[in-house]
Amino acid sequence: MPKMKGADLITEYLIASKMPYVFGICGHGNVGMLDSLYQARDRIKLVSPRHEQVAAHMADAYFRVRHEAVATLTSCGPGSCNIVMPLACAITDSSAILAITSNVPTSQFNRSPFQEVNAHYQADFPNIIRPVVKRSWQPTRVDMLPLALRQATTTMLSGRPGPVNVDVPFNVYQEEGDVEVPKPAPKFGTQRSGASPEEIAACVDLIQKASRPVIFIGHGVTLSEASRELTEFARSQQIPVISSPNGMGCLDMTDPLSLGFIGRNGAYPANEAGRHADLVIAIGARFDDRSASSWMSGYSWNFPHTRLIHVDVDHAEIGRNYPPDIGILADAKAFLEQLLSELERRRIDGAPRLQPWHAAIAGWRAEWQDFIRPGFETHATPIRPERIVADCRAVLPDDAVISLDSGIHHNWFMQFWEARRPQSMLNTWGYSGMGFGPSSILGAKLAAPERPCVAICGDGGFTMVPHVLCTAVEYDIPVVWVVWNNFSWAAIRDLQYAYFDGREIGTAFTKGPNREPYNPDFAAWARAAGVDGHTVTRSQDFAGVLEQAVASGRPALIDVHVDADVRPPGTGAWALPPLKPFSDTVHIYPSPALFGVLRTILLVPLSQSVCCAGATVKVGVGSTCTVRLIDAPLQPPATGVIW
Ligand SMILES: Cc1ncc(C[n+]2csc(CCOP(=O)(O)OP(=O)(O)O)c2C)c(N)n1
Ligand SMILES: [Mg+2]
Repeated sequence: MPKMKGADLITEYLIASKMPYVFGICGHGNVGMLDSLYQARDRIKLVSPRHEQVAAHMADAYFRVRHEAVATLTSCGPGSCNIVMPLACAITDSSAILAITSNVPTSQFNRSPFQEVNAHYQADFPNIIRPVVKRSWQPTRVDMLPLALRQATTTMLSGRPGPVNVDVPFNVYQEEGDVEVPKPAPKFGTQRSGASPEEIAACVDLIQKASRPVIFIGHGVTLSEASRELTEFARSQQIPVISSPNGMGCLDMTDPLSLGFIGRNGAYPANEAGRHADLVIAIGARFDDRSASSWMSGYSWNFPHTRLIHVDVDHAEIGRNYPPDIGILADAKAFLEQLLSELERRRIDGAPRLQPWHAAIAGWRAEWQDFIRPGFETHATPIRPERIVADCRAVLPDDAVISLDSGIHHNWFMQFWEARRPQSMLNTWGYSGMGFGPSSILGAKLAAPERPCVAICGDGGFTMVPHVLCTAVEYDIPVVWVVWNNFSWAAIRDLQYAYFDGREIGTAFTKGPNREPYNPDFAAWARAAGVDGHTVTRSQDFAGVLEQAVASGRPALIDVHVDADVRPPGTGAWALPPLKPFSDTVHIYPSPALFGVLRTILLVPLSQSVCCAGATVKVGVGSTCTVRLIDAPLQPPATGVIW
């Protein structure tokens, strides 16, 4: 066997695994690895953003868009600590990253050399990173690398995908060993587990009996690339589909069967269908608090009154929150293929039986459309949030990739974005790490150079990673950032308003004794970095500027001044126990029946508007409101007072 340096073995393995990029940042701990990447620079490209967080978000997005993993490379100590948060984002959203971290030389273990963490164990970075990866390896000799690399990549890509870590001591990059490049891991998605024939038969029995079924899909359907099978199942049986953000686009969301997102910021027809359903077929979805109205029965779902079929590749998700009537440990595509052939064999056609169900859904949909339409049609300065969603939808082609950050802007997109294709909407759903949106879009563009890539991010979130501008210029990555500028950490400011009697601290961006709104001039900041910069304050201008930015083929930033006082309507609930909204005593006139509705509103403190016939409803002591009964849309609006 030829002798090989550890770093060269890693490089050759990445190349053999068809990884075109390494996203990483230098440090003394990884100079050996960098030199190997230099030697191989025409076969694998090192992209070095200005912060390790960005490197990991880029790798995360690369996987989400292509379903092919790449590696990150960080140095020992602080450089590797900087990827903990983005790895948490990746593991909670089932995204694969091979995180190669570096450590101190093995001969110095436990001597407290520069950047060793060893209070409990030598070279203890694996203990820092362990909770946010599927597994961590620390090969301490070159001859341990082949097994570690093969096991790490196989673990990363099998079952439910996720990030893994290989922590490499300094000397292991430099030393030589008698080693061979191991076989790459099986390609993602080539090994699939299915259901048993009995399980499929039991599912079809339930589907056949259901009169109000819905399908609930999550990232599992996207990851298993089961869009075609899902669409065929939904259409052939005429079963409506509710989607979590990372499942969006698996069924074209302009399809009449698509109900959108569910939960506090879901679409009204989705929540109504979810809680009135008699059967829910959940596929690769996990009923987290935000898509289940914090598990309060009757808001988004109605288990155990509703029957539940729950299909997932991860046993830990099946029954985590709702014990299913049928729990199936299977890949989404394999399950759907099996289900389709059994439905075909039994010649089952749901369409005629489900007509009353579709009529009810059409009613909820019409009511929702009437309620939301004015916001979409209004031109204003500052701009109404709906306009931005609507203009992005109008301007961007169906294959565009959008990435969202954490914040109120994301709530608007969850509620109103219509993804047309899978792998086109990137959300930091499980961990909601700020910086994901503006950073991940760079990785998305490298994964899909031919598709327009647009990040929609808050002014706060963008300010966390403004150096993404430099990376776009250095590596010529023509993405567009839409900075949703509301001069605040608005998502959190609204929580303060709702729960703490309108008091605000630490959530508005201000300057001076009079607390005037403050933000940097984002467009000038972009131009200073060599990126095209635009400022938009009138809704009439946004679509044109976006169109031009996308067409320019250059990186661009659009600073959009958005109305911070228009909140996304709450159609479900989200609870933060033990907090209660400051006004929890409700007296309603004239109809006590309204109590149920106002309870819904009060449990949705972020929302200060509801499905109402009049103007915005302020939830606060002594405010009056005109409320339309959510549960009984045919009743006339009534007026209520909150005490
Ligand atoms: C790294 C990180 N820090 C803090 C938070 C908590 N957090 C969630 S949303 C939010 C405010 C977001 O503000 P901005 O980016 O301006 O978006 P907006 O809500 O105004 O649309 C904060 C601080 C987080 N999710 N991630
Ligand atoms: Mg903001």
